[in-house]
Amino acid sequence: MISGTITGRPIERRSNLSNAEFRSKYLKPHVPVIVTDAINHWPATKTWTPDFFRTRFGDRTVRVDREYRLAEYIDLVEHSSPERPAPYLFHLFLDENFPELLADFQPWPEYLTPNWLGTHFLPGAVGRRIADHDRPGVFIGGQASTCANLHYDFQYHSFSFQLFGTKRFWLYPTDETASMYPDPANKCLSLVKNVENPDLAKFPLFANANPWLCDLAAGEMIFIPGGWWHTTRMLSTSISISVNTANATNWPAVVRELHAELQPRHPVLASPFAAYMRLVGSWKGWKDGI
Ligand SMILES: O=C(O)CCC(=O)C(=O)O
Repeated sequence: MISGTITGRPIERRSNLSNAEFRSKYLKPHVPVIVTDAINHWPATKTWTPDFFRTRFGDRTVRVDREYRLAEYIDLVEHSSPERPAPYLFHLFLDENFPELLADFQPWPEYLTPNWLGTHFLPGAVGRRIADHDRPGVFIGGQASTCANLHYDFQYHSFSFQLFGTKRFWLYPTDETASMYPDPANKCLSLVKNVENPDLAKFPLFANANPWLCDLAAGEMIFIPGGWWHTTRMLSTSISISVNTANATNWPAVVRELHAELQPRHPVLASPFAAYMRLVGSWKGWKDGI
């Protein structure tokens, strides 16, 4: 395992955290937290190892930077090093690629409910744009692999569950967006490619950024609030899953984000659509009582 200096604000670690306290201290005010005992009941915390994927699914094809047999990719991951980091397998939909594993991470911790993503109250392409985000994805990487892009998840909350190995997270609050240099072609992505060694001549404001940091260990869950920028680097071979949620606590921001995305393409429809979504959100929020 590699470590390296880690500077920034540590993310709080909690155990035995009630859902009521999670909602009031973290979810509603958009504060990140790690919960150390949220998924002790998942079979995946015991069985999902590199060997498990290699022996059970070795012949399956996965697309990373190119197509690999999974056994070949796992070998690459296990030989990953800072000099030759393996490419990162990022959010491969589990329902599509490993449907037989869906039972290995049930039930979800209560912190993820209510989740309005995946509920079918939105028509057409926008409904699908939203629905996909509640589908859990698996992430696999080797020592020094990185999630190359500093990004935020379209204002959705993100819950990431570490099942094997250790991964370092850098999180930046939404109000530091001006220092993140959003890509004009996709404002959820930052132009800053390496947060550990940023090009400050090109991105001088990034010097003002104040990361929140943690090394997420196997068995732990991290909550990344909607709108928070984040990126990762693996400290060892790493297997995790992640899923997005939306509810009354981030819906207004999700609607603003969707409106901004729709406006240039559908200038007439974007505002009525956003009004409809706000209305749905008020009704659902009132029903949920949070
Ligand atoms: O786990 C990672 O490497 C990245 C996770 C992520 O970007 C997310 O959950 O939104």
